[in-house]
Amino acid sequence: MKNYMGLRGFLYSAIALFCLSGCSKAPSTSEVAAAPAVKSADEFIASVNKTYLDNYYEYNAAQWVYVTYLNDDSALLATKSNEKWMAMEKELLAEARHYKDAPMSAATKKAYINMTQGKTLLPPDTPEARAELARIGTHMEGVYGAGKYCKPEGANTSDEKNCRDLNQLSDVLAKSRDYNELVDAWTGWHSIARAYRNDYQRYVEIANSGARAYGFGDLGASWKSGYDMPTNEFENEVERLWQQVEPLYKALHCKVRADLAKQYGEDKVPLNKPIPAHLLGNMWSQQWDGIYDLVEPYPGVGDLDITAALVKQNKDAIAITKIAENFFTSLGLRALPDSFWKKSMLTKPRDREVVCHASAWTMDAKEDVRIKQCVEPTETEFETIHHELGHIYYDLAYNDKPMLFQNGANDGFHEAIGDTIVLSITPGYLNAIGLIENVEANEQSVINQQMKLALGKIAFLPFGKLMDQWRWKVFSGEIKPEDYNKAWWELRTQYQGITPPVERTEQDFDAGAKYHIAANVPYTRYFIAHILQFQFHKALCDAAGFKGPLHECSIYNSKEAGKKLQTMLAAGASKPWQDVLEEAIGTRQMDGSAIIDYFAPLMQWLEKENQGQACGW
Ligand code: X8Z
Ligand code: ZN
Repeated sequence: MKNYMGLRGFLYSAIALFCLSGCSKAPSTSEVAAAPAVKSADEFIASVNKTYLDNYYEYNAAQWVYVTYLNDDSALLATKSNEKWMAMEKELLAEARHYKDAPMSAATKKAYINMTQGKTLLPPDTPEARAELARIGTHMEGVYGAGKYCKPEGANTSDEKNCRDLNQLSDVLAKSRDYNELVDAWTGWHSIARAYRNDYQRYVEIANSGARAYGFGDLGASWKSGYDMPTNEFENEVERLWQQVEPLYKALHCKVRADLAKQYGEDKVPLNKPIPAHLLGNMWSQQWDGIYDLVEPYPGVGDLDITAALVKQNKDAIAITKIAENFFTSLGLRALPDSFWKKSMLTKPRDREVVCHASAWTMDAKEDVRIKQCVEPTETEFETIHHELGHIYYDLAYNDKPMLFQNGANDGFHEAIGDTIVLSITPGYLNAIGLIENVEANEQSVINQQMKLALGKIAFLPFGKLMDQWRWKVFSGEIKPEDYNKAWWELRTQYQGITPPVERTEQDFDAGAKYHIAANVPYTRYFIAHILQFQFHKALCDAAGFKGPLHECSIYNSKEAGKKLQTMLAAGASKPWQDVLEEAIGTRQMDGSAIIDYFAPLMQWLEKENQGQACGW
């Protein structure tokens, strides 16, 4: 800290001297950057790591209190802590300019890259702009978190009988088969985001100004810069991966559309048109397992009804989380610290508003790890708790590393770990832990189980890609504010083959009805994760010595698989992700062939089923 302040003093006097010699304006950043550095690059990076660590807990504490206790006071504290964090980052990033071309070791260089590239947000220059950005960010997340759809319109939100939150509305989307009831729940939730459409537009303007202050054309360019490759190559990679898996999606879409047409009629679901978005069992049509019952290939065969099993066995949030923890410990990974159980928020509190969207936190960059999730005894929540524990085990694996290495090899790795474990939740595993006994196993049960998984994993792919296709264009200005909603639906139709259930206008802000838009969380990470998790699964099954089709493999209890996983996690972001991937699974590329191989039985079945259908839209 002392050194760091010393450099700041030096920097200011250098600027003063510069101006004495006749300039009338402040020096440009490149002029400032020409000033000689007083610390070595190694010393600088060490000081950055320390500054981050010194400020980390206070920042997280304010954010945690806000999202687990939404009110005006916690919003103020969260906003202030965001401002403080951005001011700190501005100082660090200004100092970092001095080291841009400085000689440094490979490790220091990687830390420097992690510090300056791939940032979700960059601090705007002025305190006023930072305050506004922080205020809008806090506001949008809060409105989303506390969002309720009340009938009759304008009804008092404190009168619970008139109002439903996202969980309740999502429940309707998953369970109701009444067309109009579905329209109502869908449009109800989508009306929430209208209130912050203008805020979002302003947020984009200010966030872009921050990105530009650090040489990025816009914030999207900063997001794309975090993948150890030039940004255009990264865009091409995402495109390449999408093209690999697109035929799977199209085949699934075709079959699901035909089944929905049987359910709702061809007037509602025309066979050559996009599917109405509210019929797919999910608020954003991003995962379709909610409508498994409508598309189950062989009704009743080998059904893995995890929801029913959790309910039957009275598993509460803690018990469900323990099942997930047990998977990780079966691999030889450590138990969760006691404080996890004391400080996590695993159920939705009855007496206050919270942001229910699940997240994993490491408060102090050490042992204070927590999950915030409104766990219910359902299959979806069961999978999500594994997803979140994946984040936690990643964080714990690298918590002895300097702050700038405490991250995923890339952000898709972080999102893929828990999901990789979920791929090991096979009938054999469920039997081993006593959750579901004696599931029949035959060709038909395999197709059923693959269908259920595909409704989660394959259906997700286009959504995982398009979220940031939209944002990259919003940030770059290619999508203008007056076209936000139109462009959103063009992408939704192009990639997902879906259409809104009712006419939309530019009063609506349908992108904003998704958490990650309101909370400014990049999304391409999930697309990548859906590719990577199948590559990881394959490699871990190899390590476990499994021979046979991948969909039958569970790495449960395999210490060999656990060792491989732990090694990959412990590397954190200390090396380019390509190196980490190569060490872990022997290739430097993300590759869709693992997911394609995995779903080979289902794909074959779909091709037969779709014969004679005009697929596509
Ligand atoms: O946001 C999440 C996690 C937290 S990182 C619950 N996911 C995405 C989503 O819900 O939209 C996991 C899958 C995709
Ligand atoms: Zn996640």
